[in-house]
Amino acid sequence: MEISALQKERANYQPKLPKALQGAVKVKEGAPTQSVDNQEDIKKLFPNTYGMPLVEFEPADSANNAKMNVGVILSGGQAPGGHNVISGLFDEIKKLNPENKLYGFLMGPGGLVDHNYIEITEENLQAYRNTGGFDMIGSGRTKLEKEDQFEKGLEIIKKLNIKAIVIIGGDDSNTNACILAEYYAAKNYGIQVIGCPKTIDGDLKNDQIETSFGFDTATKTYSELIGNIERDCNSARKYWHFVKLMGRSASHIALECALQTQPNICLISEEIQAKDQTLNDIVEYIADIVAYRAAEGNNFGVVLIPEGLIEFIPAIGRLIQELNDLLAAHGTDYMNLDKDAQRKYILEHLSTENKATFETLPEGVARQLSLDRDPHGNVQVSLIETEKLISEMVATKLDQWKKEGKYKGKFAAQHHFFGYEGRCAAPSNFDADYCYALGSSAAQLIANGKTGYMAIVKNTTAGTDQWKAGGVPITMMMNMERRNGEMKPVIRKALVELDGAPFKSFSTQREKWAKETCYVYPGPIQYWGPSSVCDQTTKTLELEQQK
Ligand code: FBP
Repeated sequence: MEISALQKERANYQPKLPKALQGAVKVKEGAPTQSVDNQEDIKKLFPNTYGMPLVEFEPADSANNAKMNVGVILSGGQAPGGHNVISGLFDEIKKLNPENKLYGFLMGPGGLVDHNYIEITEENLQAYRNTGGFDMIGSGRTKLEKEDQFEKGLEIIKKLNIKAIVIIGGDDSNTNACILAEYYAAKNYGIQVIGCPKTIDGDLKNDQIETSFGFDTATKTYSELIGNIERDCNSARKYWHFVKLMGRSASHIALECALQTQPNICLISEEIQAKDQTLNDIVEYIADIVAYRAAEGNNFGVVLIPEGLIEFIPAIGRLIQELNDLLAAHGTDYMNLDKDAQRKYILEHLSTENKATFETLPEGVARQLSLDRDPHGNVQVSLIETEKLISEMVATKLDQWKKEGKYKGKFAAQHHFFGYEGRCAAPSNFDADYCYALGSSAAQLIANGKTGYMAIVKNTTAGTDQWKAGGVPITMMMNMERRNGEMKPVIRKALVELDGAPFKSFSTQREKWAKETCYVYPGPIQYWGPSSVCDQTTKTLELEQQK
């Protein structure tokens, strides 16, 4: 494999570990835990893995030389640092006992069920240390949820004499990791399951998880690109750029990029939902700013739009809920109908209010909402061109205002979608270290007999040697939510908190950013150089930890 000059140098980077993981490790257990909500329901569903204590690692005098083979799975969307979780896991299990083996299941959870795997060795790992992507073993979105999948997985687990499976994934994948842990514990199979918090979306966080890995690198990559666009925009002064940013549900990515680049407008889905705004309210808000800037002679600007926006507009959110239930109950009735017949079928079955909303949506958007779902039942929002939808509606509104004499100016739009270009970037120093430490923590959780835990690393705004590593019971993060028409135990997704420090910082500055031109150009991620540049955390983490 031919590798770039950066990759060659980066392969020599030795990620830093928290003090507690640098030598022999012992476990300090905290008090028993409870789920964030619906305690009785969750306890009933997870009798063997509910209520376990928080775990923190401490330096020990003598090493635990646990003999254990481990299997690892990358699940869901790519996030920078996944290969470093694998490196940390590999190095730690080899440190515990050089005979320990690590197996990588291929193309996501499906690899476990279908028995597709490789043994990860020092030789094949070397080319992937500190690199982005999940291409070492691939990823997939197969949902691990059925007993026959668990039993199929067990066959290969036994054959390879595997003691534990590590699932590196987002909230849905870790929910399934917990279900698998509970199943193997209930059956007394002696197989442990450990999760790792991954997702660029940044929505797998809570009191225990400070951030999900990949968020740091992805937002720095998008911010570099947005900064470049801002500079182009301020040079040519003739376009409004509408930038849609990935993040299926929460607006953490958009908010972080706004804090880094100070665009003229950034929409935050959670605020739009809280204020019960309509699509028209959003369009008027943007058009007002365009008109204000035009009056100042500034026919240019940058607008950031979170990809999850559409689901948070209350009327559309209600429509999606009803469509989800309709799909769960009658999906097979209309899957084979042609496009027009499907639309007719949906319109006949929706309530009056939702039917009215459905009818107002452009056909392509309506189709995305009513048909395509990923295996976890999520609307595939990254396929909806919200940036075009909104800019077209703004253009129409401005035309109308022009006719009414309320607006004089020129409006020309450019559209961008930043998503996939950030998911596989070479991990920043933060993500490289964080992920390596998560992998080491996962190995220590296994060595210490834990199952149903997620590996965690805290105190991440301090220097790496002061980071605190440990584990959190996955049940502690769960509550009951309606999914595909049924109440299910799931990890609670962290949305942008409107009373949280990152949003407050944004909302106190946005009016100035809208009226003036205050762009900030962060430039590309730096791997070597002054610490003030190379070791910056995200603004989100910095502001949240200042609380
Ligand atoms: P995960 O939650 O699995 O980490 O995926 C995040 C994400 O990148 C979302 O931001 C995006 O909506 C989605 O994946 C896109 O999915 P796909 O890769 O299947 O197109």
